[in-house]
Amino acid sequence: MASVNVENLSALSAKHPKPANTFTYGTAGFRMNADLLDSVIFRTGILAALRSKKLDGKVIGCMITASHNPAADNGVKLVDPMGEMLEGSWEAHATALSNAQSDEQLVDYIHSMVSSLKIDLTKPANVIIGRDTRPSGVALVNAFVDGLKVLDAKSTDYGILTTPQLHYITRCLNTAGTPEAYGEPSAEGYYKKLAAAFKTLVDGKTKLSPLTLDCANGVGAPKFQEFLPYLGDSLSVKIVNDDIDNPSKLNLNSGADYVKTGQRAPVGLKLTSQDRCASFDGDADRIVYYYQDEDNTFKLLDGDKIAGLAAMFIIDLVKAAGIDSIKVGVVQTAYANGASTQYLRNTLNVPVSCVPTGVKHLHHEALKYDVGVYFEANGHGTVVFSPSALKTIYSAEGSSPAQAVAIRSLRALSEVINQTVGDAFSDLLLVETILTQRQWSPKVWDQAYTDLPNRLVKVVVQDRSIFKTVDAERKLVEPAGLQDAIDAIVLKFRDGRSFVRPSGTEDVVRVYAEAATRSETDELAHRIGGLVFDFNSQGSGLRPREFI
Ligand code: NG1
Ligand code: ZN
Repeated sequence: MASVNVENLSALSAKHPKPANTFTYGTAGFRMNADLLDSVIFRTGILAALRSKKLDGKVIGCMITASHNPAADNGVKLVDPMGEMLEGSWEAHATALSNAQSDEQLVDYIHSMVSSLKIDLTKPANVIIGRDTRPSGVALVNAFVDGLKVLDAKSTDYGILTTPQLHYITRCLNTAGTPEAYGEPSAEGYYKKLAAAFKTLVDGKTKLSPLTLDCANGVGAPKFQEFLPYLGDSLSVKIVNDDIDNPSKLNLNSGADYVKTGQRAPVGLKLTSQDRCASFDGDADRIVYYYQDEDNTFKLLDGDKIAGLAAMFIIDLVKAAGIDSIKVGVVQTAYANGASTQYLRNTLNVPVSCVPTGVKHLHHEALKYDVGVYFEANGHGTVVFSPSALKTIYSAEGSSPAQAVAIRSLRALSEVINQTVGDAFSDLLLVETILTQRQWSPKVWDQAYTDLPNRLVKVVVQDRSIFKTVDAERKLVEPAGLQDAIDAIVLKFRDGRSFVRPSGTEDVVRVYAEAATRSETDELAHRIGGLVFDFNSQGSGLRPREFI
């Protein structure tokens, strides 16, 4: 079982001293101001090497990104061999390693993992690395590689990638040469696979008007540009907000989060009636669509609308293919608009599950269905096909030309959709496929149901860890009494719904509210936000800092 070379560890660790802060591996890995991350990322490198050794040298992915968060932030998350998020039980190890107070504690913790998890340190370790366009990424990759050196892990740096590309490549490398081979392990392989499937799906259909695509001045811009030649004339896209040379512009007044949270168009995009527009976030794993109505109202087509569209389309396709033994299900979080859940349950008649925030929870739940559609309202999601559904789809022959066409579409759909993680490129192609096949404008898509007005606000508190939730985060159990106070207010609002949970990626508490009208929603959000704000100041004896 060998042990860690302590001298080597100390020499490397001396380059990455730990600041006084306490760190937590949260919803999306570690994420914070980039200046604080050096030691955290070094130690995450050690963890990645341990994870790979534990899994017999399988390739582990590392993505350095802070997604939709400000340009000054950065972060790191690890990807397991099939392209999924790091196994939940290892998050606590990541947290523990990042908080070790000395090299001695670090070595002790590594040895405790080695013995409790039966890790053979003599096994090889392989790790691949990708990063977004943040300038801080370069130094952080170096810190991570130093962490890998502690345990002699082999690393390959793929440079700038979207987060989903890194997930894709990780899966390709681990499945190469097996019956589950996922594709060529490169950005080019990814483009070829998606473009070929998309071309099959829109073959013979009238092309839609060009899509305007806001890339949040992030990695999506150069990468989608790189992708366009593979798509040829199957799709017209006009890219805006592609300035990655001015790092401070990343996610600034643009991108999926800005559009979804503010329910407005990004800066740098001129919206005119009936134009079809979409926004990526800073690492291109989220996408939202939008358009402007005839009366100049901004209309958002968010992750819930995408889930509804995808579920509707897949249900129809499965029927048309004559294989309706395949059951479709949808997974949402508490942030899903109430009207979307009603539409899925009552109009599409699909089962809907609600899970806590964070794609790992959604992904896990979606795997329980033959075809699991999962989306967070913010536009992060995908569709997963179970191995048995894929087998059925690939073995079906169809007894009529119409069935054969539907089967061909289902196969291509499973190829165009990124099965590893929510992927803005692949989701864009999914939506464009459906709109093209149906010849729908965004307005027709939008008619499926009308969103209840909703509002998301943040309350900055001294200590968000005092907020504890249950029931897929829809109810607070701590601080005691707060949920009763929330319930009493919600009761007074028509179609009122509101819940409060601590963010896993920002130092805030989030308040979600929806109600029958815009003004009632705003008042509900404001009253619950105010309640949390006041409760925090009285209940914990701490002064709240801000209510935004
Ligand atoms: P937190 O900060 O835990 O609310 C946010 C998003 C999540 C997820 C993660 C990871 C909302 C309300 N929350 O999590 O859905 O996408 O970031 O990026 O949008
Ligand atoms: Zn993201």
